[in-house]
Amino acid sequence: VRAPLPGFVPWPDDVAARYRALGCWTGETFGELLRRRAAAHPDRLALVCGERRWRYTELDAAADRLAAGLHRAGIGARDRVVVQLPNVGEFFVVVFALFRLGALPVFAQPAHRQAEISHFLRHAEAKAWVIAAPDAADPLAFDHRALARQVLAGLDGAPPRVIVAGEAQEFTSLAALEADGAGTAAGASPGAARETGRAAPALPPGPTADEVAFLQLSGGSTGLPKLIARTHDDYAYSIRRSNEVCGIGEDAVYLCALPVAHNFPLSSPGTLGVLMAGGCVVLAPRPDADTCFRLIAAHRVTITAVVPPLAQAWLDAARTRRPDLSSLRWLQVGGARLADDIARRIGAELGCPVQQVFGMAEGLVNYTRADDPPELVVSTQGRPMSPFDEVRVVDDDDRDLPDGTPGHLLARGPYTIRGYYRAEQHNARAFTADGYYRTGDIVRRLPGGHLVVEGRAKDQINRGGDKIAAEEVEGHLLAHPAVFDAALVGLPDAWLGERSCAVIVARGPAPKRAALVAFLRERGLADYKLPDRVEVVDALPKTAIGKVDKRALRARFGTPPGTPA
Ligand code: J2J
Repeated sequence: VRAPLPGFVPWPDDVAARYRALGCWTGETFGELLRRRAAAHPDRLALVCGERRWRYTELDAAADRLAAGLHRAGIGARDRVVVQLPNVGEFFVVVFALFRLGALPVFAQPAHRQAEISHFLRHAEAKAWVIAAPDAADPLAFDHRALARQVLAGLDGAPPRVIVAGEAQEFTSLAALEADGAGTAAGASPGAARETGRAAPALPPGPTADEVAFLQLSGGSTGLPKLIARTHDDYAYSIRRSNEVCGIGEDAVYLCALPVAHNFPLSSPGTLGVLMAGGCVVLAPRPDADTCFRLIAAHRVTITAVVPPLAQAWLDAARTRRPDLSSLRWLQVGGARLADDIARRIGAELGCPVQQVFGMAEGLVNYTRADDPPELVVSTQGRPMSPFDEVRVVDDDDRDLPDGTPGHLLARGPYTIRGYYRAEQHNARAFTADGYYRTGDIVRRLPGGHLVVEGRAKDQINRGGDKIAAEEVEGHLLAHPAVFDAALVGLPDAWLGERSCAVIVARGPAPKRAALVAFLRERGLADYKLPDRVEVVDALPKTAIGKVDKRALRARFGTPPGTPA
């Protein structure tokens, strides 16, 4: 048995043994899972991406070829690889290839820019970074190869290898790596050949299921975004259990409308759940109603997931478009609080059941259930999916509160992490001594176990599902020569739920919003983190203990939801 990955916080041995004994952790890795699926029904369709298709055997074989190619290029077990891909089939080829090698994808978003990517590359000490060339049909598309040049120029030490899906220019071509791997069939991995009847490329032995499978991003609240290490065992359990709760089987067709690497569309039950069940994943290049309605009708999609602003946009579009959504068995909504009245409208106007999903990349996922009373489905964010999830609702001193009283949500269980990757100091605050994760969410628990999200204690803004760590943006604002002090707060917004407002104290003449936004962009911050509004004050209000009083700022600048700003 190998020592755990340095920086990973494992479950205590006795707890891990219990999760194994309970059958939560089965010992199967994601690489093996795909192998088993491909053997069970080689010809079933796994992925649809525009005009391109991957059957299960094709995905399995492509992952093997790429794994061999990556291996020849020097990527091996435990190496970190930042994966920053849009919703394209290659995402799954790359991720399963890395899983097979025991190399760890670090899931970045296409929206991330120099500040975020440089941080991930450094913090994870990544050996490679996978991006996609812009779609030739879209002249306005952002070019991640230009970003790569910029990022590489700003890094010291050995630069990561940049791998490009599509036209690679001076970088390494993903297709060339895969072709290179195809040439290494000599000592074919015997398991693969036996199960699928073909010669697979030579691969080193894969990881064991108790090892870290990948690093996911946290929404963050303090400083730079934290990385979340999830194991094959714990993540596979969360997906298997999600499939049970959501009734996902071979006949499931999942439309991936949200960014593919986000934890919600990846695992709740998401693309990996549907692949685990032998169903079909359809990738939407964009999440807009027209694109998605067309794909839902064309592929008889049975389940898809959106964030609340998208749910609203789809509802509005459905009024005039009259889409054929008759195949949909679930419209999942999560990532941010869904207003009760929007939840009600979904069933009535789209004609399909809504499922609320309250989850987090750190673990705990709550679902409303098919047999829940309708009132609970529209007014709660569901209940924990596993009988082995332990949740507590506590006051500021960690004392348990009675049902019905809002408090801090703490979570522990077979798929909730025990610590962030390489973040010892932060972990001491973000977890209790007995291993509960402090979610930072304020919830109320109903007697039946359903949770209602009432607010947030963490210093984070949830902009329609996109999480913004206030401190991160404040740090960048403070670097501006005309900014003396700065606080970022979330203000209510009818569309996004919240939007961001930077409250600044100026040094000399106050900078305009446009100048600040340009400055933050120049510093390489992703667009969704740019303040929607800027307010200038003489001094930031402080609480009794001298912290910035964000509640006072929200009260001062927030307009009630629904009022045009
Ligand atoms: C209110 N707040 C919510 C909801 C998440 C499934 C679904 C979502 C995520 C996700 C995920 C919410 N109502 N329905 O990983 O597997 C806020 C909470 C939570 C934070 C986690 C999944 N659903 N939230 O959104 O890691 O504040 O995961 O702690 O991005 O989003 O954000 P994230």
